[in-house]
Amino acid sequence: MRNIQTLLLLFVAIVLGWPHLAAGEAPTSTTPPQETPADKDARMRWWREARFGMFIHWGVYSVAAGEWNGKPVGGAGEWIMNGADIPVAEYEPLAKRFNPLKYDPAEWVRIAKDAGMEYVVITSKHHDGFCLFDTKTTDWDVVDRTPYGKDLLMPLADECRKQGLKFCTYHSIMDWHHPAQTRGGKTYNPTQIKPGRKQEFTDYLRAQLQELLDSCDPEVMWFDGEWLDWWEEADGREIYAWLRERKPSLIINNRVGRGRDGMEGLNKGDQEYVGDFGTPEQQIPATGVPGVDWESCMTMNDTWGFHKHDHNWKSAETLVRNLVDIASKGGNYLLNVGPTADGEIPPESVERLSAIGKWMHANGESIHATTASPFAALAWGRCTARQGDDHATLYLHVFDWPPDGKLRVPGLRSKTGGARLLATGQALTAERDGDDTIVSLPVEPLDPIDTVVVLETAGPLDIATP
Ligand code: JFZ
Repeated sequence: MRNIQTLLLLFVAIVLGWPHLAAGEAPTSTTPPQETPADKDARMRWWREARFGMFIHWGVYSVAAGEWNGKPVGGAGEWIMNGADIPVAEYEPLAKRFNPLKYDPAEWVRIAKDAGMEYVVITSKHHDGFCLFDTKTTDWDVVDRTPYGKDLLMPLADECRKQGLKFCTYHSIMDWHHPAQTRGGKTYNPTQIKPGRKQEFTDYLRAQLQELLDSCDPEVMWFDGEWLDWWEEADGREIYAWLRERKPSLIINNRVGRGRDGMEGLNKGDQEYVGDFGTPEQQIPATGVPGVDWESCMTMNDTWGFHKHDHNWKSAETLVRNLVDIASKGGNYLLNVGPTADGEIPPESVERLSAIGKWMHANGESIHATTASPFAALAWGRCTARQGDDHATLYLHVFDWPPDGKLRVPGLRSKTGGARLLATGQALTAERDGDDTIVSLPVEPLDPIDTVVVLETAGPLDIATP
């Protein structure tokens, strides 16, 4: 059937004299829509202000949960097809056991929102090629192959809109299930494209992206699996331009093309690369880079997809401080959960998110819509800021409470317009000491994870060595 369609299309193409189509080339431009810096700022605005989002890795690998033939498989749960070297025919039956009857998208979004997150990025398709949405491009999807039988993304997208969060999707370019690709051995890199079949795959990819735009309509397309040697920057540019033509407000990560410099995630410096933001993975850059948007994606334990043997959970303290560290450098934090095949976010994750939420309820003002720290380094913690022309609000995040109760802000020469604890509003005194400003703190920290002190300047920000 597909072959007849293809033949017909080719025939029509040749008759109508579309040489580029007949040669198997897609009829799109590679130039993204023209955009002024102000337009770009407007497009990126919600994303820059959000600072904190939820990553969701979910699929039929969640059924395996990190075990194959009764044995634990090392590595991340969503990589099990590769890690245990499972042929497609043996992997596919997992779908028959994917029946997430406890899936409650309203609850998932509530959990994210309560943690102070402002967007959600969920795997529409991971490396195993399994689609969590109703696609016509393949029957390797939740509707056709699982007892659950319903699109999983639409209800989540609806809930996000209802509760005021942005809905976004992750879509893998590497595809171990697609007939045009061959998964290699157990290592990361060798997934190949079969000779002459790249166009078939990119057509498939585009058809899926169109379906996503037409159904759940994500605000970010978060690509991945781009590191294969057959995926080129030009391919990324085409997809990028094609998507932005269809949805001008769309935000697209740098893994659509070949700019990413390893796990550090920002772009290589040798040329311009396509994509709106850098994607450090499991790490936080040492400093921010002015004018560069980036988002650190990180796990709470050591896996993205659910893995029942992974109990290496980070503490709530680490997670809150990661968020603050990232915000102080001008980045976003995309924190992962790996729901079970039943449809539940693991309790260990829910607990941690609610601890973060507790901190965010009192201190969220110091994160959302703030900008990076104007200081080079602060021995006791971090700083986030809100700056106007003749006034600045500094949020001093105290990780290490000074034993003498004197918080020294090095090089801050601006006149102070008052200081207070963010969570309680309790007023504090701030005075100049040479080039520094010293805030007098209560004896005990309000919150041992991070007590936030608000310092208002009277007049413009003046820092000796910013
Ligand atoms: C990628 C995915 O492989 C992973 O499953 C998860 O989705 C994460 C957010 O993104 O992570 C990678 C990508 C590349 C390498 C390692 C992890 N690599 O090349 O070593």
